[in-house]
Amino acid sequence: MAKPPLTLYLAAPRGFCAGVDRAIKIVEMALEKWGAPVYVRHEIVHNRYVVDGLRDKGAVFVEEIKDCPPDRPVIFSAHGVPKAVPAEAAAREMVYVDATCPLVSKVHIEAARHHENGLQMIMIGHAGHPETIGTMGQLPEGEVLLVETPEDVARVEVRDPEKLAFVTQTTLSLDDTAEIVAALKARFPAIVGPHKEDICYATTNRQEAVKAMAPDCDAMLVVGAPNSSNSKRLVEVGARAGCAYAQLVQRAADIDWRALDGIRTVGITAGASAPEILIDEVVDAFRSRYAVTVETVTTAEEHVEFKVPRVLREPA
Ligand code: 0O3
Ligand code: SF4
Repeated sequence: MAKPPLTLYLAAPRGFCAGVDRAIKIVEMALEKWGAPVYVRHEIVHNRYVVDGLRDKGAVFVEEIKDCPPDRPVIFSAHGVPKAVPAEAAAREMVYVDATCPLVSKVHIEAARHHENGLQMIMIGHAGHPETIGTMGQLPEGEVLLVETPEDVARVEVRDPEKLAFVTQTTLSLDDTAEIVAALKARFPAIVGPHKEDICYATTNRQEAVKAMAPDCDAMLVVGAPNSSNSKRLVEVGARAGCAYAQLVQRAADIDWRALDGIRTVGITAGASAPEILIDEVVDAFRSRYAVTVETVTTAEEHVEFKVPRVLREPA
């Protein structure tokens, strides 16, 4: 029987961002420099395929510094860590490399600067997410107030409404965050913050690509992990932009083919932590069932690259 026709729209940009690329390189270079095992605090990026691949090469993933032996190097994940983490590693005289994305570190510096200027900090982010924990952990316990919704803004109790600043997580929904920032500015007109928010270029570009593509897609698949904040936001953006079926898949095996019955157009994108090999796998799975035409939907060009830390660039 002839395969039914299907158009696959591939979002561009999609997948790896500069911060993820750098963080993975840091683990690979650390393994080359120091040999296995190298410890990594938290999943280096939120992707099982990436983590499993690095584990095969000798990386050991732990959640806390106390779970590392003091005589092996430890790497901090791309999401950033509270100040107490490098302090603990230093106290144990461990070699450590910080793979925090420079765009997350920039937010850490902003928060510290506002605090030094006597402003109370509000963070817009998701409770319990490692990036939120890391950014809030730049300041002493209790110094950063977390808001997740406009309702939280209405409830939050501040020390002095004239002395406030805000920062955000880098992977939030642009539209949801704009609403929360508007609510903060309406309630606290003197609040200081970034021009719009701290959402990074990669998050912005991936959400914009999905918005452009979604109205033309009967279905949309986002390759990414359930614990990947930026990937989950892409599913929401796709659904809100008019795609009737938007779904997160870790790999081709997760595709619910029955749910896709009768569709003619599928949009595919990937979160910032999802490697291109998994997108290829998804496209190949469609090719095995449909007569596929692939069209790339390009809404931005990306040329961002981040250097790895000097300790790894120097010859071993
Ligand atoms: O922060 P998120 O859950 O989206 O993390 P991922 O999936 O590992 O993607 C990389 C983003 C990041 C390290 C923080 O901005
Ligand atoms: Fe950095 Fe943005 Fe990638 Fe996060 S999503 S690692 S902030 S470039």
